[in-house]
Amino acid sequence: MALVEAVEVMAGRFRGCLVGGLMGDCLGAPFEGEPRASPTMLNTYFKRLNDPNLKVPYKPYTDDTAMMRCVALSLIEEKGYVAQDMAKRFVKEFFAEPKRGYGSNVVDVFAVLRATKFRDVYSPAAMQFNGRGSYGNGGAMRVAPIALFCHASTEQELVDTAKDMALLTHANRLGYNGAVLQCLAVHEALHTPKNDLNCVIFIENLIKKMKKVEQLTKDDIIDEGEEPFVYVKKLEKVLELLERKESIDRDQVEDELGVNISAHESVPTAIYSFVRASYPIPNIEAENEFQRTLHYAISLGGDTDTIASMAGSIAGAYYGMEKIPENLQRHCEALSEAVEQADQLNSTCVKDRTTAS
Ligand code: AR6
Ligand code: MG
Repeated sequence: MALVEAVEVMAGRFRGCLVGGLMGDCLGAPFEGEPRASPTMLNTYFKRLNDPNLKVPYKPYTDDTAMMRCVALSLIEEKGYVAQDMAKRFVKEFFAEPKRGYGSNVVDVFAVLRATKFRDVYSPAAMQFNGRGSYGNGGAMRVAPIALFCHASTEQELVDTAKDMALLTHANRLGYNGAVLQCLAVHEALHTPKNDLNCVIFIENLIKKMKKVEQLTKDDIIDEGEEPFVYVKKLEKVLELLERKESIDRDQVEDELGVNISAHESVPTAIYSFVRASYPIPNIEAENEFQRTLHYAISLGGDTDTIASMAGSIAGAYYGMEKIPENLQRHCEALSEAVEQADQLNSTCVKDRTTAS
């Protein structure tokens, strides 16, 4: 592929990633914590939103996007990961708009960060849950901009940056490793050639990487007998579900992967939604694979906004902005800011590449 074409494709993937994350959040939020919506009901929902004549107020974003925007802006303005700047942005954002649906414990981290004047930005999160830290999916839901920013970095840099960023609020290894896995999934999608997605290879690559990530180190706190390779095991389940094809119903996905607010019960589910929706799903009327991904993720129920947002970031990074239906995009709050941040992240990376060569 010619260089100019390759640069354009990557720009479309950067946009697709941030816009995809925003759309999963905005379109999935009305269903969060509600009884699971049926595929038929969601067919009507998406058909209505796709009607170019429909004029309704935009769907607001939630804490997922509020925090993702902070991550993107901090990386853009600091030209790298600067823990204090990022922590300050999270806190400023939360106190400016506290009613975006934040997790009930993470708000205490923000209060302590502010009260202690950001002296040690990692310590308030480390004190959560009697020193065990949060395993909520809040680190994972906001990590996508790191995959973009580090898109040409080494795997180790990507993993370390995702982990450090998550540690600002999520000190439990399930919490930060969930963020690392989501970051690796977006990165893998970004680098998978168009029309060349092999679901099994995609998951096997993530398993290989997570085997290294979940290797215990002296800093890891786990109980005796506790499974150290939680994400590797979940990804192996994803492979099993893929093998069982059409016979999988939503209850089985919920039982085997989970659909709740914990990182380990939602990140693998988002990844599964992406790979599963790359080919048709019974009862889902969506020719467009990106739309199918959001539809399927939402249809699983539970933490719909976050699972759809994480699946949307991965799908957007793979399919690119060109594949995302415009009629759906326009229903989301702050769409233009997501596009702008994607472009700024891309130009920071392009500059980095130019400087490096
Ligand atoms: N022990 C017991 N419960 C826990 C633990 C733990 N170690 N860690 C987390 N929880 P939080 P988040 C439970 O507050 O991850 C929004 O809806 C506990 O019930 O750290 O940023 C978004 O859309 C705790 O309140 O926040 C996301 O879906 C909850 O997990 C989600 O919230 C969330 O952890 C992000 O939340
Ligand atoms: Mg959520």
